[in-house]
Amino acid sequence: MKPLIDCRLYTFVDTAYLHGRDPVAVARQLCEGGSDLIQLRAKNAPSEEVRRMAEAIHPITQAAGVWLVINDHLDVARAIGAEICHLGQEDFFDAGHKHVNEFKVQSSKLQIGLSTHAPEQCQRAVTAGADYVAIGPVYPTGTKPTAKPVTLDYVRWAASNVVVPWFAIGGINLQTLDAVVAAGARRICVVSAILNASDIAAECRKYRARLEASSGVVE
Ligand code: TZP
Ligand code: MG
Repeated sequence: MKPLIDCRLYTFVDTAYLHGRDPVAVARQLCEGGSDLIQLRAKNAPSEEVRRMAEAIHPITQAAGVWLVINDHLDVARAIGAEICHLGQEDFFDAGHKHVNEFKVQSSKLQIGLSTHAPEQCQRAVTAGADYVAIGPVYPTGTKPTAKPVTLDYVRWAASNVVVPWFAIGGINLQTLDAVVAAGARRICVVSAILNASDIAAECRKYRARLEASSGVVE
């Protein structure tokens, strides 16, 4: 697996966008398309179901050298030996956690990614030892309809201030990508724009190609 600093494309198996497709097949296509990380995001699924899906997907991502990220379910991430768990501000800080080392004691290799929606949240996440942070939602998105967009201003702030690997997220598609990259993002998360495509691998490759074409962008 690439070091997170060298990762560019972070995609999702989000159960809201499976449209009847098998999550394992979707994960395989995301790997084929050149994803560096894949997050399993199953907002309304019980923990046992998330675990079943994670167990089925993990061998695919491992064989492809892609990081598997489990959203929300720290217990599942630990149980299946996933590389990363992604948590929101409320999952982490509002739940009383102070530093990601609290988790690493029990599961030494598990890395933690944290969502952030403002500079102060980002600084707090970095101080708390986050292995990466997400910066967003940049644009309004149906994937997280109640979240207030942070705009490109927050991406520009991240580009000049964030010292850990960071990913722009929210409303990123082939139309908005150039503006996000121009604002300084080197790494992106794409959920619906890839999962709504009929050929997921082909869609991923378009993002990879566009990111690679912009590799001269300063962090
Ligand atoms: N966190 C901030 S925005 C977002 C998450 C999980 C959803 C991004 O989804 P999409 O479909 O790429 O806009
Ligand atoms: Mg969460």
